[in-house]
Amino acid sequence: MRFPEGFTWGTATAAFQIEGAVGEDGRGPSIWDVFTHEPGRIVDGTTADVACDHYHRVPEDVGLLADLRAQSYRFSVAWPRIVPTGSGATNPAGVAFYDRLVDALLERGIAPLVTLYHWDLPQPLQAAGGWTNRDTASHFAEYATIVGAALGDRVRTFSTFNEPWCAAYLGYSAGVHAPGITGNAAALRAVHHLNLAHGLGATALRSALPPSGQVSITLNLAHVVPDTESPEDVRAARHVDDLSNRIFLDPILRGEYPQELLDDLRHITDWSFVDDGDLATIHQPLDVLGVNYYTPTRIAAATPERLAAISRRWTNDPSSTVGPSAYPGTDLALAMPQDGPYTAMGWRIEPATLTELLVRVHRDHPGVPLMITENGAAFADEVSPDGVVHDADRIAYLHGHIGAVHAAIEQGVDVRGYFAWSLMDNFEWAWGLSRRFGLVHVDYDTLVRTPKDSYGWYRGVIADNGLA
Ligand code: IFM
Repeated sequence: MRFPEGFTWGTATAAFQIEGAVGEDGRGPSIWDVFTHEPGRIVDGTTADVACDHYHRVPEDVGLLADLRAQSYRFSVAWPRIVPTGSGATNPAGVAFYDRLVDALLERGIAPLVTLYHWDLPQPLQAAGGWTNRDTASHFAEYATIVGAALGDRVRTFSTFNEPWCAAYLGYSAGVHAPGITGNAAALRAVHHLNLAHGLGATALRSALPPSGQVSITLNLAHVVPDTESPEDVRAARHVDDLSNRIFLDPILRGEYPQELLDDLRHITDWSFVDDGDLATIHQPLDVLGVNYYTPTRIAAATPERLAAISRRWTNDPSSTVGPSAYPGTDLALAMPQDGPYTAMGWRIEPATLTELLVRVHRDHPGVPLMITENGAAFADEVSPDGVVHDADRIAYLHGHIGAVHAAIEQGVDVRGYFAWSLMDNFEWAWGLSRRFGLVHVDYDTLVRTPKDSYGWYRGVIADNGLA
């Protein structure tokens, strides 16, 4: 199963999940620093104050990428390191850290792919309303200009956002991510301001980058299936598809919101935060669309009986497989339990759904090149007495999903690359340090890195440009 020549193989991480050093060299606090220190927010009570201590271990971690023969490395820049208060003065020490990282990658022949926002909003901006405040979008564009100007001479591809779905819905509706707000209206407002920030940020990047610079965004697109073929469930699935996928894809790639979504949710919001001209601002040319994919989504209509049966809020807890849960951002749909096999996140493993998703995105938006910017799985890894992590389940997961990408390419979808999530175990947001997604095991007591079996296996995939 060979991939097209020039196909890019890489791994991905995010600043807050690996860097640690949260108080060093002038970095300001982010919403995740605050959230992780609030009692009860993080499942295992851990924080990311140290995480993988990547901030102090760049040479070692770039060495791991080089030994993997990774062709590209997708990482995010921490806004609070660059502009500690969110707007205003630039912190030269923060810029210098990413300068060093980019140079270290380039020295080893690894192309950096830089994400500007992977959820770590500077806390002072949250104090002013965070993503519910339109001004945050303008501040993001200022930050994009700074990073584009600083790194654009060496970094070809920039992505404005990682998974705005999570930032908006998990942060402002479900409340299980920072800033921990619960309210569907706030989440929809946040979605629009994230979209607006993407448009303003993409425009700022275009001005700051040389003509060869590429602009992207990464979305965690959902493959939504109705729980039954009843008209109610089919309609609810369509609604969640609008709320998860088209609320981002349509304004970014077509310059409009789906009318049916605007109509469906008028009882929650009047959409008055969408100003004249916003959609034109959001609709900027994209060089590549990043797609993150892990698991399918099963949706049922939120009938009064089913709603009454729900006693807990939406959560990504594996125990959610025992019953339906409210779907973040709407009161019209429920996320339904799915059969296994599951990863340690309780997420159903069904690689063929990735092929279906990619074919659908390509059909709806022909001409937009796609890149798998994240795919991977958490399992309960253990270091064996022989000092190795035998993670056959992760290899099987990656094998299945890489095969699914290949199947999409065979059906004519223009997929340019694949980034495994993640290079190393890291701070898994509300799950803290309790879920391991890495190709490399991290001992959080000693910070020793141990490549897992999947690391060696993935090195073979990269060397062969495909699956044996
Ligand atoms: O760890 C996260 C990452 O930050 C964003 N995408 C999903 C991953 C696994 O949950």
